[in-house]
Amino acid sequence: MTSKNKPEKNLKLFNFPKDGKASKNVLNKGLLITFEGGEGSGKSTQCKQLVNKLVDDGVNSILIHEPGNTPMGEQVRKWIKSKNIKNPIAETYLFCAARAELCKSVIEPALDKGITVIVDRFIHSTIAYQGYGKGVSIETINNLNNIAINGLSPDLTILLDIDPNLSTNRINKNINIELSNFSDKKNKSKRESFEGNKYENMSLNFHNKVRDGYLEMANNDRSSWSIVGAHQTQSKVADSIWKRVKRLIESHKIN
Ligand code: ATM
Repeated sequence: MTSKNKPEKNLKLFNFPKDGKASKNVLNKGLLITFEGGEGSGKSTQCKQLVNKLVDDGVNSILIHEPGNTPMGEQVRKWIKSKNIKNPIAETYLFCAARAELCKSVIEPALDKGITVIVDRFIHSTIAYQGYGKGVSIETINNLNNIAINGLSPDLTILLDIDPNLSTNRINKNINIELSNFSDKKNKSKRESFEGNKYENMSLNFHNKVRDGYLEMANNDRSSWSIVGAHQTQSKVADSIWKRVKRLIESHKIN
């Protein structure tokens, strides 16, 4: 595999990308692999590594994140990150609306074309954050999720599990680096929006509830979930993910 076949670094997926194209696709049906976990669990890094490995292994793949990757999804991301939404139900609707758009315009068509889709956060984020974290009824979320995904369901969900005490340290380190980049006047608004990121500023208690929610969902459905300890080194985490994904790929390969 040459580097030309590797996904481009800056993935912008408002329509079908040329990134993620393997020389020969070994699957005739795309798989949906979702990543879940708290902030600071290293999800984004692991998602990028996985998509590279998949392409090297002959699996056409794209990487997307929620909310995002549609014009509407990007607006929802901006809104969620910077505005203080008072009602968790309103927040739930926003995430599910962005998800509905993403499923219809990116995920479904990609899977139909035999492209494997890696998603950084999906349905279980809403259950963990708005449900377990903020008390929205799980039944309501399941209903909205089902409307949004319209029959799609992940072939595998990888939970990067980390103690929020540990991830908070990681996040604070990153925040300090980011803030030092926004120290001049020109970047005042960026700095303010970063400092005001309400999710990262939520209490440890909230992040513990989110983690417990994730673990409960994963432990109740071990065949669809893989729990990986995100306190380990990046390469150990990547190895565990790859072993699990490889098994999934092998069971779907064209003979
Ligand atoms: P990322 O920064 O991890 O991409 O996610 C944005 C935030 O949106 C994330 N924050 N934290 N901590 C989790 C949150 N989120 C929800 O609360 N519900 C959802 O359904 C999704 C997709 C994300």
